[in-house]
Amino acid sequence: MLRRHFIIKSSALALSLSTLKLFASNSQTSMSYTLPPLAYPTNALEPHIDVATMEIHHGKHHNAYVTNLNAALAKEPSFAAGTDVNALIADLSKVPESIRTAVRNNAGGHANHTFFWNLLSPNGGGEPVGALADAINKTFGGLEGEKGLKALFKTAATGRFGSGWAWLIVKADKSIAVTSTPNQDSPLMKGVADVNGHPVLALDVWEHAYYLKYQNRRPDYIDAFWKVIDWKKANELYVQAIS
Ligand code: MN3
Repeated sequence: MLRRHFIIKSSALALSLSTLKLFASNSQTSMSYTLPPLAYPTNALEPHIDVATMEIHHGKHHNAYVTNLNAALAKEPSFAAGTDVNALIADLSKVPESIRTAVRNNAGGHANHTFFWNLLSPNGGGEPVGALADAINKTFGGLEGEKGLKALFKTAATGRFGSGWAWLIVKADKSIAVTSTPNQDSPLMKGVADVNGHPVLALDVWEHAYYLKYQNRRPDYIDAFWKVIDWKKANELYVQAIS
């Protein structure tokens, strides 16, 4: 009898432990997203991207995407958003319809800006490196020239009417391509972006990204972008995407 009593007691204990674990995993999935700090000071990209733009762009705009994303997710507490924002935006069909547009815009904004800050460096610029350099040469004949990467990228970035992003991506067949998306859409978004792929380069062409310094001169801002690209980082992303 004693033994049986013990078994019942321990299974009750096991049950309460698994309830606790379930509770713990629930609170994990509803964990809030946070604004990641920049890897460099806000004045580090001067004169190409000015300190005032960086402070407002990262501290206010990016922060607002994070805040609005968390507010949207809080409306659907049973939805497990996970902690990887790239995984979240890759399949928006899993997101409850009531918050899908808010998640598309704000998780997109969070993912795109996080990617963008990490791609830029005060020691950036120069020429592409590694396997990415080879792919750019093979696909576009290099950075320069009429059909070079810079020209195609400029067409994508200036041709995007209103707000959006220009991208260099690795497609499913491992080839690279230049594309653009409206608003905060990402090439990672299946069934949303015109062309899906893994980002290697990204340029924010919302006016908030350049207006303080460049006003209406989006092409000048695009030229400045090439001076702050961390090509080593871009090559790492490329190698990861083709592996
Ligand atoms: Mn922006």
